[in-house]
Amino acid sequence: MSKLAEVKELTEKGKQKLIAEAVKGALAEGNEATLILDTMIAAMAIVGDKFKRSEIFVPEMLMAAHTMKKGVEVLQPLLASQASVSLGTCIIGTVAGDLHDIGKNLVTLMIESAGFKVIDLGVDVSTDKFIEAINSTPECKIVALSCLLTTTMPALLDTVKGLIDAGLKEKVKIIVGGAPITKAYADEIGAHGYAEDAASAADLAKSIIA
Ligand code: B1M
Repeated sequence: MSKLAEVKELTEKGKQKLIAEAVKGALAEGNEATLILDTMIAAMAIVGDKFKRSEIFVPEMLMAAHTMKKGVEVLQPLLASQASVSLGTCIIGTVAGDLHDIGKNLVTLMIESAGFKVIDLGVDVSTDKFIEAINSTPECKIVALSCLLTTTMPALLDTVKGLIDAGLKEKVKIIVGGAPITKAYADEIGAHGYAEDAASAADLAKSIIA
C-alpha cells in the first residue's frame, strides 16, 4: 500500500499514534503537502458518511478528528508560508453551539500564511465574545466565522446580525464559511464574503481589504 493510501486509511480508522509517521512517509514518497491534506479531508468525508449511515458513532468520529489534527501538525510548516507583509488582524471562531474546529484551524493557518495576524477565539463562540474581541482589537480588519452544522446556521445568522446591530459591519469585514454554508446564504445574512475552503478564505481575506 502506498503511504498516501495508508494516510487515508489511518485517518478513517482514527489511528492517532501511527498517523505522523505515515504522513512523513507520504512526504518522503514525493507527495505534495496539499495532496496529503486533501487525502485526509477526503477521509473525513468518508467518516462523515459512515456516521450518517450509523456505521460508526461520535467516539469514532472524534478519533478520526484527533488523527487528522496530528497529521496536519506534521504538514503545518509546509503549508504555512512566511508572509513578508502584515495585512492586519483577523479574528476567527466557530459559532455558538458548534464544536467543529479542524476546518477553522486550516482557515487560520492559510490566513496567517497570507500575512494576517490571527486571533483564534476557538469553538462555541458567542456573539458577545466576538463583539468584545473586535472592540478590544482596534487593528482588526476581518472577522471570520466558521459553521459546520445545519443546526448552528441560525447561530451564524445571529452572530452576523449581532455584529451589524453593534455597528461593526462598517468597521470590519465579515467573512463566513463551513460545509453547510453557501454564497447565497452568506449574502442573505449580510456577510461581506463567503469562501468554500481554507485556501479560498485566504484569497478572500486579501481581496476584501484591498
Ligand atoms: Co460532526 N458532524 N458532529 N463531529 N463531523 C459533521 C459536520 C456531519 C456532516 C457528519 C454527518 O452526519 N455526515 C454532521 C452535520 C450534519 C448537519 O449539519 N446536517 C455532524 C454532526 C451531526 C455532529 C453531531 C451533532 C453528532 C452528534 O453528537 N450526534 C456533533 C455536534 C457537536 C457540536 O458541534 N455541537 C458532532 C461532533 C463531532 C466531533 C466532535 C465528534 C468531531 C469534531 C471534532 C473537531 O472538529 N475537533 C466531528 C467530525 C470530525 C465531523 C466530520 C466527520 C468531519 C469534520 C471535519 O473536520 N472535516 C463531519 C463530516 C464531514 O465534514 N463530511 C461532521 C474536515 C475539515 C477540513 O473540513 O470542517 O468542512 P471542514 O472545513 C472545510 C470547509 O468547510 C471550509 O474550509 C475547510 C476546508 O479547507 N471552512 C471554511 C470551514 N470553516 C470555514 C470558514 C471560512 C471559510 C471556509 O471563512 C470564515
